[in-house]
Amino acid sequence: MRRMEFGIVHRPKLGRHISGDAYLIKEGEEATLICLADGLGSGEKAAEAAQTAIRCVEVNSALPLSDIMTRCHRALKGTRGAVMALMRISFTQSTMTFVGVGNIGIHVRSTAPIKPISRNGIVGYRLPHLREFTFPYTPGDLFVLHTDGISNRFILDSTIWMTGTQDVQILADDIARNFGKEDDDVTVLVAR
Ligand SMILES: [Mn+2]
Repeated sequence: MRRMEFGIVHRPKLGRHISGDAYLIKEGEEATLICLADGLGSGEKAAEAAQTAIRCVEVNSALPLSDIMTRCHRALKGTRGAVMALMRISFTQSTMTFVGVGNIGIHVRSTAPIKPISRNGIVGYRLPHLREFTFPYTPGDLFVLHTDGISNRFILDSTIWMTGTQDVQILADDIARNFGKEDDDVTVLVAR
């Protein structure tokens, strides 16, 4: 059974063939886990760091988010490091949990107020004291996660208003078109 739908734009910096961003959506019966990672810099070394993070999340996906992040920190030693965010939607507990390290954007449009915060740091180098946020989740809540290839001028509510769309892929495309930078890898993931 599909509980959520996803819209994704994932494209490398202009003129590059490989993105230094990576993402994972792992859907389960009871919960869906979403991860977004941005390897430092761009190109192959950045991609290696981001993909190492994603593999680590995949292998440890049943653990609490802070534990997954701590394992990624160990796995990323010797790479360039990455900033990353982990979000789990639990359908059995009706919760959204979040842990973020470094600059990954998150915007939410939800029934209950949801305002998670990332802490400064670099996974693989300098892991901050991790804080796991838990909020109530209501089906239909809308989440947007993005790397810093999306400008911080992006505001979710006005974009939805301008777009007038309910389609998560159209929304992801519009965010990337209107707020995506050419000089950075762009990843925007819309989940509802
Ligand atoms: Mn970036």
